[in-house]
Amino acid sequence: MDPEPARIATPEPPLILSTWSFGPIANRAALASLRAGASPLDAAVAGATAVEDDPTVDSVGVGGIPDASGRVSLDASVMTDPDRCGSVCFVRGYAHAARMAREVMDRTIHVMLAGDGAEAFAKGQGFPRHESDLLTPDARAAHERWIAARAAHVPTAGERLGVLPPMNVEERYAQARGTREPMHDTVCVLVRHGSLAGVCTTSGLGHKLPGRVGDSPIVGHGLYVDQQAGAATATGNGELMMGVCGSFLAVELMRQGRTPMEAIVEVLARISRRYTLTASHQSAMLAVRADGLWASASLRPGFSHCVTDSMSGPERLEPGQRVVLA
Ligand code: SD4
Repeated sequence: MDPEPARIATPEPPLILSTWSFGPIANRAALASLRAGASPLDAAVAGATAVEDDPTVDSVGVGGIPDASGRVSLDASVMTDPDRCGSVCFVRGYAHAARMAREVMDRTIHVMLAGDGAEAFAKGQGFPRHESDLLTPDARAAHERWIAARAAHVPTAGERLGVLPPMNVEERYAQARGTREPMHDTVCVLVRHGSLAGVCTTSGLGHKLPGRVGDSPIVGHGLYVDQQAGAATATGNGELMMGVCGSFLAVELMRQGRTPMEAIVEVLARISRRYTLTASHQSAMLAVRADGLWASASLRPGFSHCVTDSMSGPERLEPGQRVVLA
């Protein structure tokens, strides 16, 4: 592997942060990796990969909710510095999008590969292709229910292309499985241990229009890391985050002296000022300053993060702070 960025401090307690209720899967794998001597980036990728491999997580990797055509497509990015980033988007048939993004960063002169090209690259790098196209029986059943609901939907005047059910159903679905349909989630992992690294991987918005790519694989939108300033990552409705370059903005605000919480609040305030939001639109972020101060917050209730801050663990799953905007 290429060398990691110069360490910004001597060994210190690690910090591993991840998103949503499946965060513990990521944190445990990332911590095991750090204990084995891995770099922050290797640890973050190991955490993300563990979630991608879990078929019960319906929004990342294997088991992700498909697009409107019934096919699962994945987006992911990795980053440690402005000149150390990689991503893949609209990848089908390969589960390990985070590792693929890492390979794009390490083995090509490019930052981002999409669709067929990303899949050909994955094949060339020896990534295994999934026979099932990543679609699990549960995800297929959710898609069939969505098709039935869509058939009954009468479009309102002016409704945009695509019939998108309520958005903020991530953890509400997990908390009341069976009463809500799965829609979308993303695992974002930030690791600080001597240096900073970040990963963001997702199957994106459930039942999205085929070809739709969200914020997660786009540097500065779903993820941004600069060793000099900090790291930030986003989950929720990608379309909202993409309008304000949310992760880049949060890191820039920290560079200018804002705390991680102040930076997140400003990003969420810009989103709520510029968009006509419904109660079901969710945006959430994690941010870590270069010195390790961190924050987690969201626009709507229901967001949780997982934190590990010692080599002996254990991780803690906690609610993110709910931002109340004036
Ligand atoms: C996307 N931001 O594709 C992702 C989805 C997500 O919680 O994070 N959902 O828009």
